[in-house]
Amino acid sequence: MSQTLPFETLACEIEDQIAVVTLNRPQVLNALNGQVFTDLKEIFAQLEDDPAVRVILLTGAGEKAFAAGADINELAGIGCSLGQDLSHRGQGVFRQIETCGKPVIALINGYALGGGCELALACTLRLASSSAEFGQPEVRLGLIPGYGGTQRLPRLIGSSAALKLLLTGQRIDASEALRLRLVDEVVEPAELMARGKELARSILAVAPLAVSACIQAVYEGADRGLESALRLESTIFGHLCDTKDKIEGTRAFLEKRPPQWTGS
Ligand code: DAK
Repeated sequence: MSQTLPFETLACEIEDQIAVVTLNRPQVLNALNGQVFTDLKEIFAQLEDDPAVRVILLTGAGEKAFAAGADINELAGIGCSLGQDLSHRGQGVFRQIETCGKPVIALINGYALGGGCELALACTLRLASSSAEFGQPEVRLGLIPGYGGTQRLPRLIGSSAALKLLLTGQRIDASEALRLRLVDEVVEPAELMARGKELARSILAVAPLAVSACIQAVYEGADRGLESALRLESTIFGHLCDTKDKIEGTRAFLEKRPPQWTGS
């Protein structure tokens, strides 16, 4: 059964444990205005709490854009204090997406520029259509990325490749984004949603608590030294050993049958 949640700037449909969130301002190439941040905050709070949702796909409406950046109409006239507040608020929403405990797969169907690229970077995985274009053009507006781009981009692709994008503001196509490992896969535009759902289903087939534990271990571990990160892995590993799903997973393997996960 599918469920549709109404928002001013987003569409959200939930079916078979997969939520599809669509940025829905195609007339401005899904530019991110204040209302988009408000709606993203609300929808991700709902999806995080919804046990019927286990994987989230995030995409843009229309054929041209995932998101063409922050809404430039809202940028004019912003001073230091408001700029810092807005940056902090936007970072908070993207961090909420990153740490919602469920895999969030960005389906990048066109332009992912500025804040749009930063939004994709905050997702767990990134699939791109062959027509997608990426860039951090903030320097061309006299700015730097303010929603985590200066931090997540170098962590993902290395500081040198990141700085090349940040300092020039140049756009790159999907094949270059794949070469840089900015995206995980590139598919034809018509196949993007189907491939996203296929990937989501392959995650739905494995143990739910193990999925969220992998995300936690990778993200929390990345901010620690190796010794501390390895202790974190052992701690999480130990907690999973006490779960019903670990008992079921190992038993099902030995009994040569598919496991029945309960997420407990
Ligand atoms: N904001 C507002 N409207 C936008 C937009 C944007 N970012 N991008 C496109 N649009 C609008 C266009 O104005 C146009 O509107 P109409 O003229 O039809 O009314 C409509 O979308 C269609 O766009 P185009 O006609 O330009 O379409 P084209 O195919 O010719 O060109 C394009 C597509 C993506 C190359 C072009 O639209 C473009 O260059 N767009 C702007 C890309 C960009 O520079 N984005 C901003 C990146 S910087 C902050 C934190 C973070 C940030 C800012 C502040 N604070 C904490 C305060 C981040 C900044 C960024 O994201």
